[in-house]
Amino acid sequence: MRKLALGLLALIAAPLLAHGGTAAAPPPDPMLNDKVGSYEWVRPQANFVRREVMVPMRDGIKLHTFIVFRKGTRDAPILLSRTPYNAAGATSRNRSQKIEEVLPVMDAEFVNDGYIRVYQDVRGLHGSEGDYVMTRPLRGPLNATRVDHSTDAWDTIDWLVKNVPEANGKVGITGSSYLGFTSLMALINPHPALKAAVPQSPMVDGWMGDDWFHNGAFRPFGFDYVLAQTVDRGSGPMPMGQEDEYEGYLEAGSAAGLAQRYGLEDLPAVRKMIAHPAYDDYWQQQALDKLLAQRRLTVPTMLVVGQWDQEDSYGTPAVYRALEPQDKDNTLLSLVIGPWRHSGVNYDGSSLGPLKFEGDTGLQFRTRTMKPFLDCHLKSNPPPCATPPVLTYATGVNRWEVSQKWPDGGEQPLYLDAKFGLATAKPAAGNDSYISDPAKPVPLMERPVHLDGDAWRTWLVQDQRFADGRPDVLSYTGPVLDKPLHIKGAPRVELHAATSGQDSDWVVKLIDVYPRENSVNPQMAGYQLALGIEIFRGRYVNGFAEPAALEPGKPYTFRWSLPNVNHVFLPGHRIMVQVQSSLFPLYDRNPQTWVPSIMEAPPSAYVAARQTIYRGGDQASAVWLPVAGE
Ligand code: PG9
Repeated sequence: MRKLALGLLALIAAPLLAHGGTAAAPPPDPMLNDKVGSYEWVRPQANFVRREVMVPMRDGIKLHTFIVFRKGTRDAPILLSRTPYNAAGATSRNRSQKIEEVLPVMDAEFVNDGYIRVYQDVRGLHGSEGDYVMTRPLRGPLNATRVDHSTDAWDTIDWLVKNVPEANGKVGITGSSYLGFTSLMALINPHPALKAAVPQSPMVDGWMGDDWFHNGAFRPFGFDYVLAQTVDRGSGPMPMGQEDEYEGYLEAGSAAGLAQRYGLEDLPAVRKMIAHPAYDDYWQQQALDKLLAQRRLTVPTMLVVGQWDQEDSYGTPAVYRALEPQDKDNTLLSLVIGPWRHSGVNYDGSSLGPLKFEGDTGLQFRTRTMKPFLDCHLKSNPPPCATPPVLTYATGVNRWEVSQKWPDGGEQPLYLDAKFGLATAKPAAGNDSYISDPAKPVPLMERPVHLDGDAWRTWLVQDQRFADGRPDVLSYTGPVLDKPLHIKGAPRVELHAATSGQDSDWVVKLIDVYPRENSVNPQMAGYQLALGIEIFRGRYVNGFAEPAALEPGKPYTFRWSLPNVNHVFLPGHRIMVQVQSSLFPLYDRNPQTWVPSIMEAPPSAYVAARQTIYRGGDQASAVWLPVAGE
């Protein structure tokens, strides 16, 4: 049997079709329009109910929402996700009779234990009405309307608790990335029925270190995302036309050049990015960590991120830092860092690229930590709460660890030393140099470069030997370790450097070098595993809102952090630090001459520069490691 969703004319005939016709029904008009609006498989033996509703918001706009639960569910908590990625698709993964096959993998344990799962299209996308503004700013200086994601979440929760008879009146919110962002937005003036939140890899500050920029360096392939998300017809990836995206981006020049080359310059979201290259009010007023810090946290919140999150590594720890001072007795806020790629928490977490972990770490987190957390805050007869304040997975030794605070280590320096060594004691003064040529930027991964699929998902754990030995990459390597070195936190870079140009990017990688001999796992013999790769755009050395030209030849101190990690460097391994001045085409190239906006740099601005890295003495470049137990 089929179920047809029809246009107006056909709707009149729907009851007849739905019942397969009756003896009394007249035969259809031979000229009845045979075209129907949509078709949905009817699943007569389905073990679930899937309701499709339009939920009214305070401004009259209705949001397209799916409510899915096992048949027989009652007195049940609701787990809500608000998504730009199509709620209909999220709730019909397979044409199956089983709820766990219809919903995303991460939902199985919840719905099989009586949760009601709700997915909603954010306003303006897919089936929802209204206009779409990407990561719509909160009401305030940038948004003069009556609505934002905090009000839409509030209105949705209000409607759900009043209109879903199977529900127990308690709602949790979760989701990764954009859905993590909408989860955090729900915490601003939260509805009283919102009792718990699990934002995963939320987009928090698009300039400082999440999707669009990192420390001021722009990620041009964000335009691809804009194209896919904001264009109704004719969208698709940017037609780079090359096997190796490195070439396509290089030929396009600046970010504005790229937009022009592919006819994207009129897309509003592209225009907004090009208009705001520095950390001005536009970005600062959207920074969710700062917005949340201005309010009191009242909803129990578990923040989650992957150690190798290639898209939103900044947001989770930033929100944790911003809110943790409010949670003196560790009752409201917790932090989880797992051995995952971006959003990997919701999939099979047994491996990442060549790395293998102890079992499915995604499933372990969801069943042993996330679900008990939600159960204790959302169930009608809740079990006691036993949420760890901080839970992280120690890579290298493959085990989960509970901490009372984060970072869970004291800082120890690892200095760049002579002869490309690393030292724990401050070395004598010296320097090394290399030529950074924007015509031949250092690729982020081994070429050919692909910024999608598995290559994108795992590039952070790709063997860094492809870069080691390049003349424009300096690799400093420490001695073979004779005992384990355990770090728990965000390694901090302090780089003393000068450029012969007027501006420069600096990229530092912290790397675990595996022993050359590895007969058990030959794939890992000599492997260079990056634990953190992060960029800093030199023009922001005096402040992110105040770009300024660098004085050629003058040494500056550049400070920034690598992503948060829990990792054990094992005996027999060595630590390596790589320094370079580009990471292409993930980040747009720094022209290395002064231009007001790098996004609009003309081709003539790009020149090679000599980069000098200082070490020892008063200019002791170092990576400060958060050593556990310190
Ligand atoms: N990282 C993606 C994103 C979030 C927010 C804005 C733009 C992109 C995501 O995975 O949803």
